[in-house]
Amino acid sequence: MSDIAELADRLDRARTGRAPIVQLTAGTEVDLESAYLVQREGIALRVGRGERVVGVKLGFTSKAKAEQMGVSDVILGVMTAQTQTEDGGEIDRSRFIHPRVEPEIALLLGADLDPAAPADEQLAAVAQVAPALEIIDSRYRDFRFSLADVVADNTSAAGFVVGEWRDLATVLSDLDLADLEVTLEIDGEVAETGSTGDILGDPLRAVAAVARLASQHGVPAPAGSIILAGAATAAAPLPDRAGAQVVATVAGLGSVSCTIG
Ligand code: OOG
Repeated sequence: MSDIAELADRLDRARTGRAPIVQLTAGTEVDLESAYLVQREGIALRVGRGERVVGVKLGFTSKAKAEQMGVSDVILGVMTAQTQTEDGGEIDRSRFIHPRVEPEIALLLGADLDPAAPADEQLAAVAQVAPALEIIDSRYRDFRFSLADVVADNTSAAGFVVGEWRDLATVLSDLDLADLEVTLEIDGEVAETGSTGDILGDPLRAVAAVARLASQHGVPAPAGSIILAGAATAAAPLPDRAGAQVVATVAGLGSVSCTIG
């Protein structure tokens, strides 16, 4: 087994067995390029077992998040249909190790992303926008990692919920997508607040970041892909009480929720 395959296998076992491991970089030198190769290999393992890739996500797009985790670069991960929960649906918490939840903005691509196109043409590929929740769950002990570790671990991607999609052009005609209040509530109590402006200054900047990282690291982002633009706040622990309610609200865009099962 190559080093890349061995590292991917280690993370895959940690994820499927819900058994956290020590950081890959504690025992091996892993650069960012190799970390993306480990991520690619991990996704290939899952696709080989029948999972279907439906989108990509960015991490560390918010200053609060980057500071919380002590890292400084935007990173790209991949999401599969098997990790999506319908809006208002139940999330099985026993799937995870030490899950956290973040309020996000989701974008839906109506056309393939062309990394060579100018930014305004890339933006034209985005058809719809929705509020979203992302569940992150590090496969590393104590949720601690370097940038290469977290990239190899598919940027902690573990699950997501997308609210009602709206036509982007219609939304932009009466809302400033870079200045909407975002609230994360757990059991009716406000856990985190932020603004869509905390996502790269404007969540639509996620499109160019995805185009760049996707082409650099061989991650496809075809028409129909969902993009999670990144968290608007620091992450909150996913509650472990069955029946607990998690709701993210983006002013003007509406709410998205899930219940802990
Ligand atoms: C990495 C993923 C961060 C975000 O939105 O910043 C992320 C992590 O903190 O485990 O998804």
